[in-house]
Amino acid sequence: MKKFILNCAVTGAIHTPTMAPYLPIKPRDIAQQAIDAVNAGASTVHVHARDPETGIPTGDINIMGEIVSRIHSKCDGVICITTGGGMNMTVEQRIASVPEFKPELASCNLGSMNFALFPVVEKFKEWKHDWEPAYLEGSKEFIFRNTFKDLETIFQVMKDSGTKPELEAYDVGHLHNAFFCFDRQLLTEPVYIQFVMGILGGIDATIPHLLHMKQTADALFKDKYLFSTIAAGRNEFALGTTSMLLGGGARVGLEDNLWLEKGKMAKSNAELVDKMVRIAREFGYEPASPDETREILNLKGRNQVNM
Ligand code: KMH
Ligand code: ZN
Repeated sequence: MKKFILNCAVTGAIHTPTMAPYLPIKPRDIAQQAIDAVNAGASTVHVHARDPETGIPTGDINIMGEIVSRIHSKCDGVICITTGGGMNMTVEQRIASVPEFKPELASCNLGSMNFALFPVVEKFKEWKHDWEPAYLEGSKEFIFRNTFKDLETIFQVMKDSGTKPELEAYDVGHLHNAFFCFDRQLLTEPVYIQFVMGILGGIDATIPHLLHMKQTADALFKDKYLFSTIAAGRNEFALGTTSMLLGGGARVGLEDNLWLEKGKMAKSNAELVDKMVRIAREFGYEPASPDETREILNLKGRNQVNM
């Protein structure tokens, strides 16, 4: 069996409570879905926090603390804390959890960009919470800020916390940003990159674009990097599988995709993980265990976190 890193992004900050009743909101539910995802085969779990009553994305470290300590106490999955946060947060709020919990992995978004969710608003007539349409509409004017100065700050905070950056590349130019930082010794080997595809503002989720991302990263980083792929929406499984067959990892989860198949919502993150594991096995692949993932990515180990 060949191994691949299977990431599960449990709740995120893109989908809102009206969009799916299965999207976990409360810390206990986010944690439980993450634990179930690891038990279903996820190597890592990528975690955002939400306000338990309204579901609005939050940078509150007490809420994040409850989520990650529950996960950490119940399973050995590698915990990746977001520093992308939500559209309602400053860069400072987005990174606050890293020095606090010193996770093994944390996301780091590689460039400033449009990050547009507003087209989805017209699909819904009624909303569970007033903040939802306002938050989504607001993305029309939103610039997802990740300047080189921000990247420098984030890399330093991560270095001080023993946390490896999981670099999120939303377009080809972001790979060059990452290489610029690598060349200046701000990043260490193996550089770990997620190709994020299908966000309005970034590269579309198609196989030719995925090949171009990989060829560009190969040319820049040679054998000094590892990659995985996120495809937002219905292309999650097709591009996750392509990524795996190209030698990379895959990310599934309700953060990026609410659908198990056309017309059928995923009832949990574990269902999405389970489907990716089934597809992988058909091709002779098996997800890397959390400990195998630690070895592959050269992580510090689960006993070195503060959760
Ligand atoms: N929500 C995804 C498109 C982050 O949390 O840092 C990318 C992401 C970013 O997961
Ligand atoms: Zn995220």
